[in-house]
Amino acid sequence: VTRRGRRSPKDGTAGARAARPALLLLALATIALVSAAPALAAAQSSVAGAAPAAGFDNLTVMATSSLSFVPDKLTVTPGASVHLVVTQEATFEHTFTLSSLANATIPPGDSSAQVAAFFNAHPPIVNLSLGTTPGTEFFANFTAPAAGTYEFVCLIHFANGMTGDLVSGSSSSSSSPFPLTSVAIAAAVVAVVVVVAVVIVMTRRRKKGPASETPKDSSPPK
Ligand SMILES: [Cu+2]
Repeated sequence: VTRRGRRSPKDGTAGARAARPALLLLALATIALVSAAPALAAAQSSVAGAAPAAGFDNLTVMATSSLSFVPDKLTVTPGASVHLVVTQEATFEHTFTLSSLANATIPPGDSSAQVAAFFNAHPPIVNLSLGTTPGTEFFANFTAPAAGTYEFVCLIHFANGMTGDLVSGSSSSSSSPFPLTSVAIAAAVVAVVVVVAVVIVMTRRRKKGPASETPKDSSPPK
């Protein structure tokens, strides 16, 4: 931005004219950097790319404009490293606030002051403020808590029933689909290789015919 100061109206010389394309490039580069900077800075605070994180249980949830979380049930394996991506879909603020207290549901009639008191007494595992830009993604990495059900809420719309449950426990099949997918792919590859090998062997046998079944002449010892 400060580089624009060099472009004074007095720049009428040939040298200045020659420098203009370079300055233009510099200006464009600066603009590109400046516009990228907020995204970079935000990435460190909580905005994520959509890419799942390797080695993590990847969870995604949306905070909708109809005051709900979709899905409103998340499943993790106790002790697993969890990469949670929360997508803001509304143009007004939501929070994603995950209780650290197992098997405890905040009474639905509680006031926002009571909900705040609850989270003061039991600091949340995750507490994301989702801003007001639809499509923005936020992430939190955390270790899945001990087996149990943990409520997550929007602090702003708790009274509207904007809540959900994170279940830490048994159903491991839904929590980590990636190893299963890898196994399925590996099995398919092995099956294809086996089928191809069988076809090749059978084709060769047919070409050679019955003659190939006669034992080879072994040269007698001299
Ligand atoms: Cu909300």
